[in-house]
Amino acid sequence: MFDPRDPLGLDDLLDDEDRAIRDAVRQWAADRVLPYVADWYERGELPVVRELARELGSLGALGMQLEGYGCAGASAVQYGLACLEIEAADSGIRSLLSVQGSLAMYAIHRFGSEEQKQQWLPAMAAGEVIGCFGLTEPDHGSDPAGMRTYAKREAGGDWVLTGRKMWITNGSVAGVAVVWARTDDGIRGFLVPAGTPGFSAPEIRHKWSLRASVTSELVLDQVRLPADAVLPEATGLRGPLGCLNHARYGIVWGAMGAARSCFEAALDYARTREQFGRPIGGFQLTQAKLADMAVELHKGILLAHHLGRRMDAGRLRPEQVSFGKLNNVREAIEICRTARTILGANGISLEYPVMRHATNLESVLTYEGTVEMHQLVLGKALTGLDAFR
Ligand code: TGC
Ligand code: FAD
Repeated sequence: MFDPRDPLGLDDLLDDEDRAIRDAVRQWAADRVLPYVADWYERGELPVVRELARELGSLGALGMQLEGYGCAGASAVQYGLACLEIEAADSGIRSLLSVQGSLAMYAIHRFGSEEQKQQWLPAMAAGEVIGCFGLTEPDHGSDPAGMRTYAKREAGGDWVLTGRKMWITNGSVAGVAVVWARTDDGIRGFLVPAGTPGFSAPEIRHKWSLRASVTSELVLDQVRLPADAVLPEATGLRGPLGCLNHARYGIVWGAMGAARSCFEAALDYARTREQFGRPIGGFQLTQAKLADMAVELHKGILLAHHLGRRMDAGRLRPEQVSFGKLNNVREAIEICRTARTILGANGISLEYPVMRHATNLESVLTYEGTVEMHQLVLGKALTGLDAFR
């Protein structure tokens, strides 16, 4: 039987454990996100962020790929499936998951001391402590090498951090911020607990994208931290960029979730909405749109699987992550925009998920490296020539 929702039979690529994880996350999103998310989006807030974090912790979805410290030790494909199912509900909730697991927890797991891991990871895996990841600054987004936030080493060993980070997901609700700062020995990562004197995280308002997500500024005004607040194993930009590979990989999958939701909304609508006495799905122009959307959606999922298998085999290169993020987010946003046209005026209503996903994907297109950054990463890999500067 041809399945319009799985035309390539990609379900065959999964084993029973993969399917069980996918179905559990899909059910959680159906129960705990979908009935409420349009309201959160309209209000521009995520009032239950702490409850959602704890529930995602109970599902084993936080730091899902990490081993030990209360983490699930799942495969890359399983983590990807979770990202897809959650982003099919809303990119903002997937952002909560990505930043917690692939950025904040991954940074501590990969670069932290044993004491730092014991202190933070079990509570973060359970969703009791939320983390954020501060790399971007007001004047340094695509070019984090130019960051101004500075950590000065005092004679007694303490660090004093001064600077600002901008557009930081989870910032105002985080119990711990991973903050990247310039030092006399290069870029280092610091763990800044909420409530540290001189540290604040005001929320950024008036966003027209990712409205069901907490986004914040981090203000560091002479923040004094003990010597052991630094992540000992990360020096240089390769520290934060290494974390980004993991979060970008999750987005390769996640974006296909938003696209799937829009495709399915458009397919259902096209079968039932009648104009000129016929369902609009019966017009060739609508069918061409649906066929092209299905092709890009399932090619994107296939690409995500391929990259996931490479990651599980320890063979995924950063350039391949860029390939996936560039393609899948760009195609997802096209699918959502096309779905919007099929729904006509209803396409702009929050009664349907389409416009919400399309506007969310405007952020996803920009964060974790813009389209242009990933084109330049691939351009450099293809030509051997660096065109960033
Ligand atoms: P470049 O000279 O190329 O590299 C500096 C050092 O880093 C190493 N490196 C990497 N290591 C691991 N993974 C990668 N992907 C890496 N890319 C580079 C490189 O080998 C080198 O190491 P070493 O030992 O030789 O020093 O650096 P560059 O200054 O030319 O910049 C390269 C560029 C532009 C690709 C990079 O800066 C970049 O990716 N810019 C985009 C910034 C970005 O993506 N920011 C994201 C912020 S976090 C976020 O958006 C979270 S949103 C999450 C959510 O809500 O879901
Ligand atoms: P800029 O770097 O100023 O870029 C502006 C434009 O110029 C882009 O089109 C870019 O591609 C282009 N451009 C720049 N340089 C070049 C070049 N060399 N060649 C060609 N074109 C170029 N950051 C974090 O650290 N942590 C977070 O948790 C986080 N969450 C976010 C959540 C949201 C909702 C958003 C919107 C952003 C978030 N970000 C976060 C920030 C995000 O990573 C940055 O916005 C992104 O890296 C781009 O930086 P910028 O906005 O400063 O744009």
